[in-house]
Amino acid sequence: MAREALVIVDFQNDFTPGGALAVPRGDEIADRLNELAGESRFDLVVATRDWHPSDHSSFREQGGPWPRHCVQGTPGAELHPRLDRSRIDAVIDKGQDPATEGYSAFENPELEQLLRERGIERVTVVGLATDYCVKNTALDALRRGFEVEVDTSATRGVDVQPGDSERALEELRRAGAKIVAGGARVP
Ligand code: VGL
Ligand code: ZN
Repeated sequence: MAREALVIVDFQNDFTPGGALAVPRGDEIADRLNELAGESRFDLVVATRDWHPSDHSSFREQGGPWPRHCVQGTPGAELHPRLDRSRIDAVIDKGQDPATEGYSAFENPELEQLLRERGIERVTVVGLATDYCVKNTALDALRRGFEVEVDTSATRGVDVQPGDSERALEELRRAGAKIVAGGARVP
């Protein structure tokens, strides 16, 4: 059996209702994330955090597309309180580089290092947001040769344009990811 990791992307206060860049119904995935994190098939469970300096280029004040969010060390950047920390083996921060968007968790080389060190061949990517960081993290995992699954029962999207999340999943499918919904394969 291939060694598997669960990568929980950016399940942080700022991306859930009440946060600075709330993903609609983003908090709904909490129970499912905890359930997945407890599955014995995962040899490693990683949580990532969007972790921006206060003058990050993706912020509107800097000419970027987003309101200020996930500023390093602020409550909005903390992992959501409903995420069971006891099931998380490692937390990887990304988005520190002021010049790049930081949508992919692989922008921090520590993620790939950790996966390789643990002999991981397959990753399940879940979390927020489907159409940004989940998408880009999953695409990067494919590019780096991992088998990739995205479980839509544990992802939610921003959908700045209606349909963005659906299009992101379609792009992932074409790139070779397996898209499942709570274990059932999505055709
Ligand atoms: C994200 C927008 C800006 C994400 C991060 O985690 O999907 N989206 N920064
Ligand atoms: Zn961000």
